[in-house]
Amino acid sequence: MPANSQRPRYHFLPPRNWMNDPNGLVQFRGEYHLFYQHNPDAAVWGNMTWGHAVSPDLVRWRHLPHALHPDRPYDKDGVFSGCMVVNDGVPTAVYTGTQPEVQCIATSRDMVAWTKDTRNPVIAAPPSGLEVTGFRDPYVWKEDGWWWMVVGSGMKGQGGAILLYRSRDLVQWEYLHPAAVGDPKTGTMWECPNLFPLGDRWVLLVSPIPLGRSIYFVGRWENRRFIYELQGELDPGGPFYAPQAFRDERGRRIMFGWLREERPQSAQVAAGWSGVMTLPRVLTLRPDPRLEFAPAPEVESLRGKHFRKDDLTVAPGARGLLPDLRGDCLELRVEIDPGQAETVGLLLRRSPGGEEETRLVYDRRATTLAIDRARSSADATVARDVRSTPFTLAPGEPLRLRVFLDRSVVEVYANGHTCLTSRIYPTRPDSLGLDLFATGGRATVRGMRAWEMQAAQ
Ligand code: DQQ
Repeated sequence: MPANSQRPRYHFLPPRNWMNDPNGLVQFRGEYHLFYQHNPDAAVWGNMTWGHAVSPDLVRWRHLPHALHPDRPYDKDGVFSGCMVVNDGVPTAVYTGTQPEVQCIATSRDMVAWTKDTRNPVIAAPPSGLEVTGFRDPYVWKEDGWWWMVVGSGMKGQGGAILLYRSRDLVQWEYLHPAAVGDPKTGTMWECPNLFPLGDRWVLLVSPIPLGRSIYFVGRWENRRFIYELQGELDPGGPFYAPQAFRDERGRRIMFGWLREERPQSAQVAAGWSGVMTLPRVLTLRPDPRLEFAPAPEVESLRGKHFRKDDLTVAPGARGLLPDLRGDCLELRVEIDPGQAETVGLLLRRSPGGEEETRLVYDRRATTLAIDRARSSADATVARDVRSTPFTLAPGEPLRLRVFLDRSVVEVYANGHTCLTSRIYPTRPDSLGLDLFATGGRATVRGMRAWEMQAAQ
C-alpha cells in the first residue's frame, strides 16, 4: 500500500516533514492563522521553526512562508511554542527561544514578514530564587489594561506550575507569583499552558511531563491565582498533545491539538511527514462544569456524498449491516440505544474478511469507551493496543457518536464531553468497510448519517 495512503486529507498538516504543537492561533482581519512547530528539513523533531498557514474557515488552509526561524543567539536551538496577540493592531508572537529557555517577541504588519524585537529576550531567565523544572510556552492575554502571561514550568519536588507575569507593553515584564502549582500526580513540568475564561469559570489546559497527555482544570481566577475545582482529560486517545485554544472574532474558544504518529520513526521518515492537527474543536462549559467539545461547524462544509440509515437493530453476532458504506475519509454520526447489549459499537476500516478492523466500543459493564486497535493493521510495528477512557451513560441516555475518519486519523466525539482520538495504519487497500456490532444483547441504532469528506488541502 503506498505510504501516502496514510496521509490525512482534511486534517491540517504541513506539505512535508515534521510538525508538532499548534502555535500562535489567532483570527486577524477575519482570517484564521495557524502557526506550528515545524522541522523544515526532516520528518523528525529538530530545527524548531514556526510554520504558518491561513484559512478563511478553519478547515481550508493555504500554506504561507515560515514565520520564525532559529537564527538568533537567543533562539538558535529552537523557536519553541508560544502564542499570538494583537497589540494596537500589530500582531505580536510571544514565544520561547532556546537554549537556555527565554521568552521573546516578534511582530509583523502583514502576517508574512516577521521582525524579532531588538530587546529580545524580553524575559531572560526564570524568576530568581525558584528551582524550576522548565520555563517555556508563554500564553498571553489582555485584562484590566495589562498584558498577562503564564509560562509553563514546575517546582522541583512539588509538581507542574504556571508562572504569572504582567506587562504594559509586552517588553518589560514583572514577575508576580506561581498562578497554579500541581502535585506529583499531574507531572513535574507543565508544557503549553493555556488559561482563559469560559462561561462563568476559568479553564487551565496543561501538557504535563512525563504524562505525555494533556489535561484540563476548571476553576476560578481570584486574586490572580487559579483556584482549582475539577480536573478532566482533554483527549485520552493517546496521540493528542500540546493543544492551544484561542478566542475567535465571534467569541468562540477554539482548540487545536497535535496528533503524534504511532508508527516507527523509520516509517515517518520514509513517508516524509509526521504529525497532524485535530479538527478545530469548540470548547464550552457544561453546568457540571466539565468541558464540552464539538467540532467547529465549518467542518461540515467538507461533507460530500451522504448516506443514511434509521432504526436498525443490531443483534449479537450480526455482520454486514452497512454494506453500502465504505471509505477512509468519512464523517459518521450515530445514535445508539444500547438496549440489553453488554458492548456495542462500530467497526471501522474493516477488510472484507475482517483481517483488519478497528473497533470503537462502548462497554456498559466496564463503563468505558475504547478504540481497540488489536487488529487495526497487519503491520506489527505500529501501535496496536487498546485506548480506553471511563465513560458512563445516564439511564435512558443514548450513545451519541461523531466519528471522523481521515486515513490514519480516527477522531471521536462522544456525548459532547469525551474526545477519543487515535492513529491507525491499515495495510490493505480494501480495509475500507464499516459495520455495527453488539454483544450480550440487542442494541438499536436510532439514526445513522455518514458523509464522504472532501480533501481540504
Ligand atoms: N514542544 C515545544 C516546546 C513544548 C513542547 C518544542 C511540547 O515549546 O514545551 O517543540 O510538545
